[in-house]
Amino acid sequence: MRRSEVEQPGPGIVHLGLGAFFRAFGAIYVDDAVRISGGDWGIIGVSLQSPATRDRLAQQDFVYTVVTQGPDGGEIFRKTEIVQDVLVAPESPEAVLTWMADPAIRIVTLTVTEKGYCHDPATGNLNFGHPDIVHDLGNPLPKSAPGFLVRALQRRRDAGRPPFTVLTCDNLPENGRLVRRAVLDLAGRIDPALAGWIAAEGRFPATMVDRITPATKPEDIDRLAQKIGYRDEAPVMCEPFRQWVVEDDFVPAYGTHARPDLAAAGAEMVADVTPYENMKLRMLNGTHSSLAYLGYLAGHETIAETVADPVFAAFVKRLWRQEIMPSFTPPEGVDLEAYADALFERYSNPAIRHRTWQIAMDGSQKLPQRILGTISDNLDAGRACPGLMLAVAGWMRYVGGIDEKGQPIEVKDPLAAQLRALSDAAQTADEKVAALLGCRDVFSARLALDLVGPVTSAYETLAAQGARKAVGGVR
Ligand code: CS2
Repeated sequence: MRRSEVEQPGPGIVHLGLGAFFRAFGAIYVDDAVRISGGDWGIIGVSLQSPATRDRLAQQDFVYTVVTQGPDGGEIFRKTEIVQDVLVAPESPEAVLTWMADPAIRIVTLTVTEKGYCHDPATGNLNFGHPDIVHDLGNPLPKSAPGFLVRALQRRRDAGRPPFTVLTCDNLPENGRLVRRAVLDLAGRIDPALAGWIAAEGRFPATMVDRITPATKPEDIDRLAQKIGYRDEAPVMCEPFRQWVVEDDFVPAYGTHARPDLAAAGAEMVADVTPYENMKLRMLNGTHSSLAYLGYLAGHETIAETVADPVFAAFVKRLWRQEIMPSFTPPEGVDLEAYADALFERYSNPAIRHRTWQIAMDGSQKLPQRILGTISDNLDAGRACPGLMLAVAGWMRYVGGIDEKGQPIEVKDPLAAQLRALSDAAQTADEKVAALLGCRDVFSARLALDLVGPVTSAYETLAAQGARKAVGGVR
């Protein structure tokens, strides 16, 4: 694949963490906005870890195909050229900073996953003990996402340039405020005056992002090559649905050039994203994680397979209606029943092979905002939530590292070793649950106290009956 001869927009965005999700989501909105309303919004991608994406994309001029997979098996192929270059941060941190400080760049978008913010999930504060943050404090060429943001903003301030808008696209509550906090915490230690400048001039709009985008598998690449007649080494597969809700608060110094015309591309520009974010994290990501742990334990490979199992279909519908929907106030005008029905349809799309194992990743970073907040709110209101308690117990069984057939589970989580050790050192169900509830990175002391009874009995049921039966028994 080669770049076309068509005139390209100049670069305007640096994106940190160029995975499949952003390429199928933010990049497509930006591409649409440029097609409709113009503007120099080409994207310079940055991989913070591995060169794999750059290597695949570089051999095809950074052009790639987005494959939208409908439930009836229909596919739409869209070639996109909006990504213009990809840098690999560990290879060339200087080149990354140079781009981020370039006057053409007005927005830095991020999909660095929950753990990429190097914060303490329980408090939201930057974790100054994180090895990358320790490194970044003493080194002008950073490793972490907050480090790159701070050092690039420092260069811009020193050059007398306005800051860029920091636009986070990760599934975290109040994600704009969270990244702002991480940046200000770090900048404050490096140069308090810099922190003051960023606090005054910088903008960190919150966003709610939504498009199911499973990791591309080798067989997808082969199948696509046969179907479209050319080989794309880096396609992305996604569902038709997409929704982007963006707080309309970009660096004012750029006037009408502060952002692409995202509204023209279908994004909802709003004053307050929080109600949308809560809804999405609890309704979608909360059930995704619940289905991932319990579905995996029951032997289901994908979300579509899991919800095709009637026991799990009834379980997820019950979770929405009995436990999740009563726990929060939806955004104005949103019909939650219809939202839940649409989610079920999306999960059921058999073309989307979204592995339970993939969603189960990094649970220690995901549980608090996806499930634990919902549980706390229910308990405060005096409502029992046996389904979510079972989901927490499912996570505990999962991080214990052995499945129901006695086979090892490949647990991917920054705390995997610690969680496994806690689980292994305990013998009985109640000891294991107590040990894992003691992990303060995930559970507050207060919540741990409230969870100990219900999660222990859920864990015992899981251990005695297996996940499928336990799920079927939730009433
Ligand atoms: C999923 C999300 O992997 C996960 O943890 O829950 O990536 C989910 O597919 C997206 O948030 C959907 O918008």
